[in-house]
Amino acid sequence: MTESFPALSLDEACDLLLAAERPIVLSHAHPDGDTVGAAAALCLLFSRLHKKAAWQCADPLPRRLAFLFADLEMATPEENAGGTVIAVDVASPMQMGSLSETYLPGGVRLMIDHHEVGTPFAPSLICPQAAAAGEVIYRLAERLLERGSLDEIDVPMASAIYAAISSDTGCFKYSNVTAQTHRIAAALLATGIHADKINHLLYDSRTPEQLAAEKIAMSRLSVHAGGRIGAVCLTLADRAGLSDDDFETAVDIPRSMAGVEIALVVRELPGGVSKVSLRSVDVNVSAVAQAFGGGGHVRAAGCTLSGTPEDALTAILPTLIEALGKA
Ligand SMILES: [Mn+2]
Repeated sequence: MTESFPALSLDEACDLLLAAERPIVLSHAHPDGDTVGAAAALCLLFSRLHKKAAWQCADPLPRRLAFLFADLEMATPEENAGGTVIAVDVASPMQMGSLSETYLPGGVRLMIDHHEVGTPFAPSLICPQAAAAGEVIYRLAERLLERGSLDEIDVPMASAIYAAISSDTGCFKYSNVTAQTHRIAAALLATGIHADKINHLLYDSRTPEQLAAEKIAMSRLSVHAGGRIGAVCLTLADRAGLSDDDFETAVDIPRSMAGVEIALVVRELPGGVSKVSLRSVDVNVSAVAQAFGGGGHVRAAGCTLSGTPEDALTAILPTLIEALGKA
């Protein structure tokens, strides 16, 4: 039996933030710019409320995102042990990685998220219409401003929120971008942030390892369904000596090909399984991922299948081709 948790209103979530003691902010495993940017923004928000927050994640902070925490005085998770635990951009217990052993069940007080599909593990503020968890943090900050609990959304906080939204929208390119996303971005720019520098750090500063990973991904690109599906299969050997961090830009290669409607990246994991990441233009890939025991967003989803990456691709292709027919 699954336990059910209340969905909180914006004000109830604000109340929880105001009442929080020694906060610990959690990001999902394999952290991306949204989970880190939203977490940094929340930690900054706490510091403006005179609370020294800790940040925790099952995986290390990627180098290119380190700037988000640069000006922040943090507590360690040990110092804040027993304090109020808040997860950001974490849709399901599995996404907490090894931290789920520490905090689940029952140890998380609030989930702040924007995923349409997930398994709540705490009282939650989930806004599926938000392009990023960072956008939800912005709404919380805005409400705390209205309530007089926060003086301003300052440059460091605005920068972290902007980085979160930019990350989850591919620099404002994806279909999740709405007029509201741009309104929030405009308000953030008005605080005086350097959006150009943030986007340069996020998108235009690849390491030699990232370029090496892109080269491998290009050599593993295959095309299916008359060019409508692009796939990159990566074995453990392909990834030897390179980290997930290094492959972060490589995974965009199948999606960048003209005519591709569904892009997949299939990564071999230890233990004879392969992780499939799906991105689409229109097709509901969340439904496909769910059919294989996974989940996610309509246009960005994933699942894990047994076998090599080639086995996983062979297994999922017919369902993807069928989904293309329905789109
Ligand atoms: Mn997100």
